[in-house]
Amino acid sequence: MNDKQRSILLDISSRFSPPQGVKLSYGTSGFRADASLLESAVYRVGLLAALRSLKTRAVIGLMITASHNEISDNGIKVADPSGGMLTQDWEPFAESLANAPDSYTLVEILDDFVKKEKIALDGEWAAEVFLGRDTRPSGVSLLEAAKQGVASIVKANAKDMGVLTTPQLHWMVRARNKGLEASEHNYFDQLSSSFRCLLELIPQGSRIVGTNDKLIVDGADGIGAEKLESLKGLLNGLCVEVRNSGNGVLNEGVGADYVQKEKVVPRGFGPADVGIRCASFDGDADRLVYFLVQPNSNKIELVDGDKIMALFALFLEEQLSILNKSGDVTVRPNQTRLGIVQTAYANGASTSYLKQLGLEVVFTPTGVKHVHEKAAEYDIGIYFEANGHGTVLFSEAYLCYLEDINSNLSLTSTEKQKAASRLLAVSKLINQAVGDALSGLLLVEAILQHLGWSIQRWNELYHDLPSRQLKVKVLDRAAVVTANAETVVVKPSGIQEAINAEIAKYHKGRCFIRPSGTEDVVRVYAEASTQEAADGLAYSVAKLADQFLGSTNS
Ligand code: NG1
Ligand code: ZN
Repeated sequence: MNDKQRSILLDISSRFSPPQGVKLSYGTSGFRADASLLESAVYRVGLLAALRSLKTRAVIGLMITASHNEISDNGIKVADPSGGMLTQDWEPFAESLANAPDSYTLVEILDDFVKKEKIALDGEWAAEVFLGRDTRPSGVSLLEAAKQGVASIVKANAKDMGVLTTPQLHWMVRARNKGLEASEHNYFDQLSSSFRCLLELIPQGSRIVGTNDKLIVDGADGIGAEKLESLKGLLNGLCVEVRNSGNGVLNEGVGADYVQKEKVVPRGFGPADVGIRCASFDGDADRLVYFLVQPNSNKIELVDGDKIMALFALFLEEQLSILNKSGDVTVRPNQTRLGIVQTAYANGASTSYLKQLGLEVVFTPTGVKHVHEKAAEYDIGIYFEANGHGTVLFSEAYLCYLEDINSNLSLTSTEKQKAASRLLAVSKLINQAVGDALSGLLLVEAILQHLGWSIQRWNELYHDLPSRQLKVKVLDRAAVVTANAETVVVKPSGIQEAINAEIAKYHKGRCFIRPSGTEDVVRVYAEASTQEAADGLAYSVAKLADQFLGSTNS
């Protein structure tokens, strides 16, 4: 590092002192904390993003959001060149930067890292970092800190992409690195045109009519509501009413996380909505769940990420079976590899349903980076977390194969070409970088219209097993070490045997514990044949966690 670079870093970084006594960790969703604690971490992630851009010679993204957390929190995460999450190899560097006590230590850490990674700070290539933020008021000053971070590296430029959903920013980074136009206009254009294409390919006679045509979306009083309003104007064939579009408090009694965890109606919904198809986004619109308001109660029937996945899998399987029908001589590969990726939080009934369809279901640890990486191993990989975060990934080779079929004039069956066109349209509609509530919603809507299904019909695909999730505050959540996609605890020793003994007491019992990556808690998940049994199992295992790990209350 030359003297000019060093003095710029020392000068600007001294304006962003870290808060005393706070240790930040780069979890499953980057750094997340009360917004008042984050300015220096955001500045430092700006530095990291510039270095990552120099190292990869590609555009990097920085998103300022705390997703479904309360409005006083904020956070920052890095989008890698593919539009996916920051490579895990760089996470320890992010943590040591964020936790460096002063400017001198910070510059030393940077200098060592730059040498180790052989990053050319004064080469030909100039770094480019795309910045986005959600609607949180604290995002304004944090965005400024991120800009200052990028500007502290001499050969780096920041580009403010505006107030965006998280998936929009990831989409833009991916598009830009593929040499494509990456504006919001391009994003909306791609979504609306591929949605239109799917509707045009609907077999005649499938369309649903009547009250079910209307969809009501709870925008969590966040950015997704605003973007859906804009997108709506470009869509024909979809009747959407957007509620909770920013007049109330972000994520307070609204949004996908609230709806999925509490299983009650969000603010702004009530008896008049019984029977109507409803959906919820989270605060940064990377999660999507559907629901139905129950008559005479504030309870809902939840149609969660697992069921969205089942709907997608069913539709994709239908298209693949058309493509794989024998008869035509095509450039068909032996067999399309369709993979379904779930985490241990997937409801057991969804896993049984998907397996019974003959699909390959695999499990990974919790967190977007794990499920995404696994899904990318297939020709078509679908991942969804029960909380509504998920997408469908298509490999480049498979997209080429679909393009070939599409343009093969010798095919006797146009059905095959239609199936290939539908799959190509899905690959353009559904976000290839991360889970995206806007594109997920359009795909759900297109598939329901294609099948001629109501939400009630969709919800009947299978019935969820009763489940219960609990959080336990323990002295040190890192003391819990798991294996087998987090379904078995290997440390502390003895606890898994005790959990097994509890599970054995329940019919269809399943239970696991794991340390959260976003909160200072150990999570307990239990399933059983009745709600009382699921509750009983969860509470007894929570007690075991307390005994083995020591409660913070004792
Ligand atoms: P943690 O706090 O590690 O359980 C939560 C979600 C994950 C994922 C991350 C954000 C649950 C049980 N956990 O993680 O699925 O969405 O937040 O990346 O919903
Ligand atoms: Zn989110």
